[in-house]
Amino acid sequence: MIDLYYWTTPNGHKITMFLEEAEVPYHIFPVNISKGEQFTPEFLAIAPNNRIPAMVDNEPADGGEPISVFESGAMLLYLAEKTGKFLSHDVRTRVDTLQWLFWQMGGLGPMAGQNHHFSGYAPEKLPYAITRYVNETNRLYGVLNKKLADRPFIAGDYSIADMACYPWIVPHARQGQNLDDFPHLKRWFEAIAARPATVQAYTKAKEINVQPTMSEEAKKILFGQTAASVRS
Ligand SMILES: N[C@@H](CCC(=O)N[C@@H](CS)C(=O)NCC(=O)O)C(=O)O
Repeated sequence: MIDLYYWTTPNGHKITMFLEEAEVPYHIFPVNISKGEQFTPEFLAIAPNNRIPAMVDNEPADGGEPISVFESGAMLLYLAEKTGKFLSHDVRTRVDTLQWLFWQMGGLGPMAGQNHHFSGYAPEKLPYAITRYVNETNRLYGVLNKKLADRPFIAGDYSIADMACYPWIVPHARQGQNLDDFPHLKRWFEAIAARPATVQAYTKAKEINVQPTMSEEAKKILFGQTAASVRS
């Protein structure tokens, strides 16, 4: 049984997508980041970066004490290794999967996140910042579109690289992107959206967060953080 500390955001969806696909039993502990629940001592003990997702594996492979993991890329890799699913053992496919997993973690996620921030949440609409992140998101969509030109999924078969990227393409309209400009990406996106595990993961999210809009109070919590926020 996996204890999943989760909220209904792109990085959270990555893990429910995996757990649903692999049919791993899990229990969700909602961490409402709009209310500041990411700062409780219990959560910080397993997620020192005060970000969701994080998880505790109560039945680790070595039979020892529970293992906690934070950072969605590390979590996907851990789960793939634990279950033997969605990460090939073939050396070439494996490194291809991992390089695209890390591409998402270091590129698509952070750039699209800044895009959401400056295009949507920032109190001042700064043209330089908006253009910078909308263009960078556009470039990254182009890179992924090209990768998908000759294959159904990023590394051939459906893998943790796809699960990492998909939730960051879901808000494409909010990111100022048109999927019609990226036909291979669009085909891939629609194929993943139709998978029963994806549908199940996103249905769970709607049941957990029935008020997904960003309040002014939430903005203060999310966008006013300094080192003092995590000082114990
Ligand atoms: N690199 C981290 C990023 C996690 C992250 O940014 N999580 C956001 C939600 S998508 C969060 O928890 N934000 C809470 C906060 O900003 O305090 C990962 O992939 O796990």
